[in-house]
Amino acid sequence: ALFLTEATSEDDSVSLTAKSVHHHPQTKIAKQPCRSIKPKYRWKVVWRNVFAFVYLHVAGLYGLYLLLFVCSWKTFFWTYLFAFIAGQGITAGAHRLWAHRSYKAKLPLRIILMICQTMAFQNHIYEWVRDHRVHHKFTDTDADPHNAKRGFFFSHIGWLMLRKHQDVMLKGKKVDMSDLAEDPVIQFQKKFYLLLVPIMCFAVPSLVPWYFWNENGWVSWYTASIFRYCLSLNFTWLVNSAAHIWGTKPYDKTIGPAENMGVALAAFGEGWHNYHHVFPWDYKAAELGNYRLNHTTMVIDFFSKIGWAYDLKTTSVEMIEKRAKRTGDGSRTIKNFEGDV
Ligand code: ST9
Ligand code: ZN
Ligand code: ZN
Repeated sequence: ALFLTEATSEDDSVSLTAKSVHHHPQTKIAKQPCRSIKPKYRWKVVWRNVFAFVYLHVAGLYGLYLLLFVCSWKTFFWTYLFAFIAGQGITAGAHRLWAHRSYKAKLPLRIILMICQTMAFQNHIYEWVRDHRVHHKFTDTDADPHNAKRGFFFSHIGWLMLRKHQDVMLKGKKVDMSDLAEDPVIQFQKKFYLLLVPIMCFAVPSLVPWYFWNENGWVSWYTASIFRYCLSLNFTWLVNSAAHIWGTKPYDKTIGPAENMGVALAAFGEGWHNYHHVFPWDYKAAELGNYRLNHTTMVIDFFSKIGWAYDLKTTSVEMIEKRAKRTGDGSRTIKNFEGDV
């Protein structure tokens, strides 16, 4: 099937214009009703992923039922704790440490974060970081793996069910990954990822409640493994979908990413996305380090106190003020930005 869509491609060389289509009536494209200017590349649905995500969400709903009405309070608490720890592997680890280098971490912390990131099963760190750096460099274009211009569904989960747009591969080559290629912790995880993921993301969270407090193994699997994984994925994806669609833009009103408190709460402080795209090097990923709305900052500050995290990078108030004045939408003084730490 051939699909037509809004003109999102920045690169004219990969897309025919409507005009050229009319000049070549023999092409397949001309037989389709022309809804917009540029025809899209062909969708290649990856059915394996579609089925996996359908199972994950149906089974996840069942897990939610067991979590609320059947499991013991210990399993409930364990599910939350595991989600928190795995989440830090994504936020403090893959995102703020490895993708943005917003602080430095000593070897023990890098190993801990790598293990936590494996618990989250969101691809190995090297792949996660490559996609994320490409997302920042080519935000909201066809070269962005989860281009929010293609709508909520695509930027949320759809991008994981289709082969990538060729621009992602072509332009993605320009992104420097040499720092990760040299990190033995990253290379270790990459090498053993397929072995580590089933253990860390599924076996450990299910076996702990079963072994230590005699939780029913079935209940344990659907709550601590399946539901917890499903919810964590959706909370993470909200950063790419909701926080690229809804919210204020105090720092740059010309870009898609926005400040979204709901997403910040769900994703441990990763919802201050207008700030983050304007000042991506800031370890707080937000203007102020309000711990209640930014649990990840709390975790990094803790490791900084014991000396395992260092060289924390942030942004001066003058620089933020100047930028907000020049490109912001005027909403910078709202209450969410009053820090309490
Ligand atoms: C998941 C990831 O969920 C979620 C990421 C979210 C990011 C959010 C960021 C927001 C900030 C942080 C917020 C955190 C909040 C946390 C809260 C916690 C509660 N550049 O990919 P392939 C090349 S994963 C350059 O196979 P296909 C490269 O050569 C969920 N080049 O493309 C590559 O080969 P290799 C679990 C690139 O075939 C080759 O292309 N995982 C780039 O089109 C092929 O790459 C899944 O479900 C690039 N960016 O397949 C798996 N990309 O790797 C899903 C590719 O050898 N993925 N290349 O170098 C897949 O099955 C496939 O990737 C696909 C595309 C079907 C989606
Ligand atoms: Zn980022
Ligand atoms: Zn973004």
